[in-house]
Amino acid sequence: MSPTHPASARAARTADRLASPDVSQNTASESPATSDVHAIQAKWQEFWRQNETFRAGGADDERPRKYVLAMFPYPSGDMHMGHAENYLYSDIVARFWRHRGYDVLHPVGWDSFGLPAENAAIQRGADPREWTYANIDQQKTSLENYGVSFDWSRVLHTSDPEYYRWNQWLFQQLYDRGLAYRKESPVNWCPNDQTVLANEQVVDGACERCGAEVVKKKLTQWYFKITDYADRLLDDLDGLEDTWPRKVLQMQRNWIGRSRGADIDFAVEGRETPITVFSTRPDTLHGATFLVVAPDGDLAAELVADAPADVRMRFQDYLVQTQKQTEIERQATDREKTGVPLERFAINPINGERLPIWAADYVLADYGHGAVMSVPAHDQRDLDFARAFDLPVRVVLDTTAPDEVPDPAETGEALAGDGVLINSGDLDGLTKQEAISRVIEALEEQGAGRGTTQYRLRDWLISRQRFWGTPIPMVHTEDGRIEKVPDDQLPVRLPEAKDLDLKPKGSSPLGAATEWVTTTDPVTGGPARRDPDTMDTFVDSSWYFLRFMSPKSDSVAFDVDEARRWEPVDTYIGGVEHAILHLLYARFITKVLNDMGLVDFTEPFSSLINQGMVLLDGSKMSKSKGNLVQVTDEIAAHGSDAVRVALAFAGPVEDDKDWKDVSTAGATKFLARALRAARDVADAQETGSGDGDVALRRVTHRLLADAPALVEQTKFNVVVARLMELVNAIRKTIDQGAGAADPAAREAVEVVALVVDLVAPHTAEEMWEVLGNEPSISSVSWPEADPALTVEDLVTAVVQVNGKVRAQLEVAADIAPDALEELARADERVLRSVGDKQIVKAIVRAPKIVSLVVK
Ligand code: ANZ
Repeated sequence: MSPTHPASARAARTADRLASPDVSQNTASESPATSDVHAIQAKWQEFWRQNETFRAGGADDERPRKYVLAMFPYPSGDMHMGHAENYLYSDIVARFWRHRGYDVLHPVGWDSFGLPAENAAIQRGADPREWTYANIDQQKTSLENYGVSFDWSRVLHTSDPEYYRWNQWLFQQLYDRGLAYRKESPVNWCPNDQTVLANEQVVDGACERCGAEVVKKKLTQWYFKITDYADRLLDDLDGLEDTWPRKVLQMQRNWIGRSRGADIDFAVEGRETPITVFSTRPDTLHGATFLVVAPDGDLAAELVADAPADVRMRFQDYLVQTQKQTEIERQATDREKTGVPLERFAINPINGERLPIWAADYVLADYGHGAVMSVPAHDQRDLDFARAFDLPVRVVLDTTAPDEVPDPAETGEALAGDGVLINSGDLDGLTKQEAISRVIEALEEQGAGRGTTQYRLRDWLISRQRFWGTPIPMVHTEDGRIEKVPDDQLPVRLPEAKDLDLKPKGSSPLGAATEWVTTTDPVTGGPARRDPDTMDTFVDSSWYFLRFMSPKSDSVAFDVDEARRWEPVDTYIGGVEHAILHLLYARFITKVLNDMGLVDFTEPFSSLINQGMVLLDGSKMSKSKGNLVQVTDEIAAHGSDAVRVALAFAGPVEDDKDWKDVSTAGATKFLARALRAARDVADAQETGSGDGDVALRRVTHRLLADAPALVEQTKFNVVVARLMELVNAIRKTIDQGAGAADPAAREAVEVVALVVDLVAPHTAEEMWEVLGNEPSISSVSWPEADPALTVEDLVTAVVQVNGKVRAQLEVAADIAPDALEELARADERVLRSVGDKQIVKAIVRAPKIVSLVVK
């Protein structure tokens, strides 16, 4: 082995252009000094920067295109390992598609408005702007050091006026379409942050950000009419069935919560208008034995207004008790039912029966009509309530025929499921579905009801009483009109923070910025006031992926042709914490833009990957717990490639990973071995003749053949495992086989460099150059695997039960131990010999032996 490096003539030529760090003393070692790792890292980062290696192609680029996007970060501190994971995955996917011949858009930006920055700024007495941009700089440096293949020419920050100007444009577009409106209603109010929260930002009754208990407050706020899109938001999820995680689809469906059913009117004695209830089960109308209204709705208050004093008092007490409960508590099925009778009566429209009306907290004021018809025999909460207050229970659906129907009043279990109607007059004998249609028809004829659909989704409350956000581009005139700020006056820029008191005090700090808030009425020229609120930052992130198409444009939010060219995001990567809010809003805005004819697609993210969390000692990393592992520190200690390989190898993408269990040492060793193999091959000067070691070629070509599917299925850890296997095989050929001059060794090392580039790009570039090739490896296309070399070898595996051979299995030579064990356990002959004994131990030596111990 040559002590001076590089040895090959081709590599020497390349090295003339790039100062190559002196790594010679490490060629024989498995763990190079980190200084060398850092030198390699710095060298290639500089190369990428100078050559703009990862810049996406322009309009004349004919390659097929892929848009790969990781959810953009909040600049609330430096990058931690959670970020590292996120951007590693998007980088693997982006690099992969480049090798597959695609023009790849892989941009990055900052979601730089929002409460964390503002609160931190208040705490430190700093300007949120300075604080934010300092953090962005720090994060940018970390991401560059991490070697992510971003197109750095497209960076955006949502807190730049050049960006938020287009938030304001978007707001006005929605306003023009009747999709942005103001209304007074009870809103979620965080007494700590002193601002309203969207329903989505209230978790178990507490503020998602600070954990304070959220209260209700009546305020006039701006809303986006997302409910107009409820059906499309729901129905279009079907098209994402194979490309989005199941769990996320389910969460979106639940959040939108569509229920088909009927509105049924119950006349009320002594009241002119009937009470309308929403029911998904009009078929059970004959089984309704009482009505329940929400204690905190207007209806209950009105129904008791003229009641005797004792009824009113009892109701008042109950109301106070109800207001202390969260929505979740109120709806829980397993809690003791409480309520009060209102001494009022309603008439069942189908049979004229007189039903008592109660108020109970399990009925919510803002769902349906805030009132239900209670069918205790078929609804568990109604049954629990009926049993608590001794109200009648009538079975109207035989769900157990031909067995006798049990009495829910005795068993305590409501009868769910399908069946045939009984005790229901002329509906008897119909199936549930038939009865639902028949009852709706009858009610419609009678004018006492109609078929309808309810949604859980509420309109999106977007105004916030905070400083660090996009000013709402509207003015309030003296005579009470609301007008848009004219387009030529956009953006409405935020004033300087230094002159303002940012401390939360219940109204927007912008309202106190007298000079800023004072403006002119765009219609009359008279005096007017700016809207003092700012937008929820989820508005900013609802369309940022489009801004990346033309981030510098000052004439449009995004270039329509560019949006057409890149289409929607092909792969979107981020945490499951955004499974509802962000994704729903981005989907909504995409549909609005589609309706406006500005984008061709109706869904923004064709496929979605949710990564697991990176934990430390079993708990989530967080600044407050002081257990943040910073990317910068890890890169300083191990080099970026080792951090990346270790993370990629730590487990399946969607699993949580504990940083304590992640081995950077193993990764470092692997990378050093790969680089050393490249040097050995390069140093061998002349390459031998022929194809070389067939066994090695098989491993090489099987990796070439399998890796694409593995990457597309996001099995990045398996890709790393297969790379490790190949590097071991190369070492064997070099040390024990034909040596480094074997052509199979060179072929294998080049493939290693190619595949390593997905995960450890600095090492890959270095290997590629050492081998005498022109940089950058990032644009090298993926060679076809030779099919003759990828046919699987089969071997015979023996299964023993308590030492006796019970079965022989034909399995792939490279079968994984888990898979082999599973096959063995499932084998007929093995099952027979195990009988009803327990397998207490399984010893697996893949691919040859599985030995089961049974007792
Ligand atoms: C009678 C009935 C009989 C019902 C039966 C269910 C089963 P989803 O599917 O979630 O939309 N409901 C209606 N408004 C309510 C409110 N404001 N608070 C609490 N519960 C309310 O649920 C619809 C069902 O929830 C409705 O159908 C109603 O009870 C109840 F065997 O009506 B049902």
